Amino acid sequence: MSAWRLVEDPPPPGDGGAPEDDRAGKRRGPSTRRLLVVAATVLLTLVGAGGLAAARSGAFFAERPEGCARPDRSMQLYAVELPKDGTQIRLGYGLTPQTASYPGPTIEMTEGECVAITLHNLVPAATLTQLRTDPAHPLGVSLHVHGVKYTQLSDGTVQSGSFVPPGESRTYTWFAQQRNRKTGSPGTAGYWWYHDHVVGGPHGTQGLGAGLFGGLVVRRPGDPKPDRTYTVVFGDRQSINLRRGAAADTCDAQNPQPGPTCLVARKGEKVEFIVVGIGNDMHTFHLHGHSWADTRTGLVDNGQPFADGVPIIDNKPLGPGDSFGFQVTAGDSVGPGHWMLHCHMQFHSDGGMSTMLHVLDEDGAMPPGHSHHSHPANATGTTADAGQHQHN
Ligand SMILES: [Cu+2]
Repeated sequence: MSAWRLVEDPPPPGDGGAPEDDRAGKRRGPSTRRLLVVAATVLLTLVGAGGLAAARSGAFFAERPEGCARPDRSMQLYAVELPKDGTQIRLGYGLTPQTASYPGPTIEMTEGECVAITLHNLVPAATLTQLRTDPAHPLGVSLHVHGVKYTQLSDGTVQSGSFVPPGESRTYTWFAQQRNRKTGSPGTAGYWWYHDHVVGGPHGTQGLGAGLFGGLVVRRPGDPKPDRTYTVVFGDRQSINLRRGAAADTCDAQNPQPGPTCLVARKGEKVEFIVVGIGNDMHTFHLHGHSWADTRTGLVDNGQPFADGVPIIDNKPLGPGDSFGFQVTAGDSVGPGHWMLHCHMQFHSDGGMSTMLHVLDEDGAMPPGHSHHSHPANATGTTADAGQHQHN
């Protein structure tokens, strides 16, 4: 293990200025340097004697971000193995082991809030071994988050030691830092996501590909709350939430129940979307019949002098790792119906990258005459085998 420290660049040799010792003396006296060497030696000795374990236990890195004296609340999150999709291994996060899904549960925070999330790894070691790309890579799952504040101990990576071996648990601390004009902090309100960063390799590519991801929304105190929130993850092989074509929409036509992959609302309800890109492809997210403000909260205060400066859009580019979100009023002015939601890269939508926002009337019924058979017939519904010629 190396002893990292930030030092100033040494002065360039022989540039015709003052003698080297003199300039170095101005920057940092020889005795200070000797002290640094001693300190580094002590540190190296400590690190040599189980430093990694010490780092894991928080001896060197802060447990919580500045501003989070102690967590305001705690949550339990479970990583479990789910039934295979074809031959594809599927994993999911859940608030209980029984309710794990992909995407995982949407996590909501308010600026200023600090949350402690304990992740329990229930994924069998044998499954993680199958997903491993290198036999030297450790087995485990993790929780890595975008947008909010966390320390090294909650980074969710192998290099920081912040992952969870099979059968074990670990608590991650997230801080939704608030806006602060004095320090210049822009705050953390907005639409983000969380995911594994460990399964298979150092970037969690196999964990992401198996389903370990979910949406995060950070609200400002007083922000309007939606009636429903859906997370929509665009990925490789023309997938939405790792599903394609008819399989992307799991709503029961007779009795649609809102769920991670059944997007349904009554007319007039505020529906919130968290949109995330994973994998290797670029996408464009398009929702029929609804448009939104292209701001960090997906909202705009009508009547404000700046309101006209905010673009109103119904289509937005999305690259891997990107996330955005917005709120719409379901069926506003356009009424109930099966409103398509799809990637607007045509070969993606043609390949099955399409699902529906089902908007029912105020009584919770779909008016007669709204048939629902617009999923492409050529889409198999599983992403396990098709499309491999393109992206494998
Ligand atoms: Cu696409």
